[in-house]
Amino acid sequence: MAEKDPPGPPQDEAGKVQDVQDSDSDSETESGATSGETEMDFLRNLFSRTLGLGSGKREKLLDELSLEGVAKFIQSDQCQNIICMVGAGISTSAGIPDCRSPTTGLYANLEKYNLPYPEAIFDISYFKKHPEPFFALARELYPGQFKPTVCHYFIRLLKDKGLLLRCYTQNVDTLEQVAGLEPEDLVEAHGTFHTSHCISSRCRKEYDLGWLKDKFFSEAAPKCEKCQSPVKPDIVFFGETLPARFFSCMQSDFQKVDLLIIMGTSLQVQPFASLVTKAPLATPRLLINKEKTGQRDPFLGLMGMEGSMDFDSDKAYRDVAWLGDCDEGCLALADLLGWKKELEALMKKEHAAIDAQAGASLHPLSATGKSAQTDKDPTKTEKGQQSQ
Ligand code: CNA
Repeated sequence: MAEKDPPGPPQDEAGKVQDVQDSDSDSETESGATSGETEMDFLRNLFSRTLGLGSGKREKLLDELSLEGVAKFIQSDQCQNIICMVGAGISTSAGIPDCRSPTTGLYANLEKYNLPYPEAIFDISYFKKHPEPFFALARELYPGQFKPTVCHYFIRLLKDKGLLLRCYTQNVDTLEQVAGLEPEDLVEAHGTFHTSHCISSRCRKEYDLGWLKDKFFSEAAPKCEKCQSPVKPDIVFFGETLPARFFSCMQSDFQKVDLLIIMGTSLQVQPFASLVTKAPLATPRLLINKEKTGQRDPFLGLMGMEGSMDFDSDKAYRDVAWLGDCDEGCLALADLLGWKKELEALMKKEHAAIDAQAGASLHPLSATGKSAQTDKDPTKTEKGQQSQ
């Protein structure tokens, strides 16, 4: 949770950008700009290259801008490396609230903590003075044991089929690992509960999960044994830097990505949200979410550069939005790929294994093994809608 987006620019600001990237060059002018490219276009492209934003040509690789088009692409030889970008929405069906859903999200249910603003609960400067609300919320959300969702197992299936280049997650619930992704498959962009540190810059004593578990229910806010400053789990708060792995993986992964699948995220938190702009300009991007997100990147918009999602304009050529429940969207895609039965069987098998470990600690903070998840049949959820 490094930084929130500032308010977005008008929609047509983003439209302009595509024109810029559209202008393919033939010959260079004295300034380095090419024919058909204005000085301003040249500067924008230069910035784009310098900042490592999407490169290459705008080429249409999908036969159609639909889930069917994406499924066909996945089945083609052109699609070898898929990156998943996920957020809190992929875990809501496991019983973990997201942040921004209007009535069920965390931000809509924080009155009792008397915060100056909802995001304060995850803000490092607020936490330094008032760590109690964060721990109170963490205890409140503590259900014992969560089970990964259809969506998590769909990502696992991509791995099993050799198609997953990486899963970039904003979540700190570790359900990707519970679903069977290995640490090398994952970039936990917003950190993890597995370790904690004293927040004093002079101390920074590290504590393991066992220590945190002990303190979690016995103290309002765990304190450092050495200097008595608050101790914070190593999840990334607003105002903190993302793990180095985020940046190093991003550099190499986004050069090779053939397809980006973005699920369950409002794409409101930077720098994670800007990952969508890092893929080559030809790379198709599928959003599976309750509503369309990522359509405006204010920073890029102001610079006049390309990268925001474009599902609807007459220039749309690579972005597909499937609107609805993530689990339902993954099942629909799996169905088109001929993987639906396999996905259902995988989830059934894995959930049975989790149930068999009654009392085992699967959630990072779990001690009881009680399950908060309703074992709903994902095939009976409302049908989502596809949008082009
Ligand atoms: P967010 O801002 O709350 O957005 C969630 C998005 O998912 C919204 O667009 C929702 O409409 C959508 N959504 C919710 N449920 C579903 C569903 N079942 N099917 C489809 N779409 C759905 O959360 P983000 O992840 O985008 O980003 C903000 C924070 C939230 C990140 O830093 C996370 O670390 C943090 N967070 C994580 C967890 C977790 O680990 N499970 C829980 C709550 C917050």
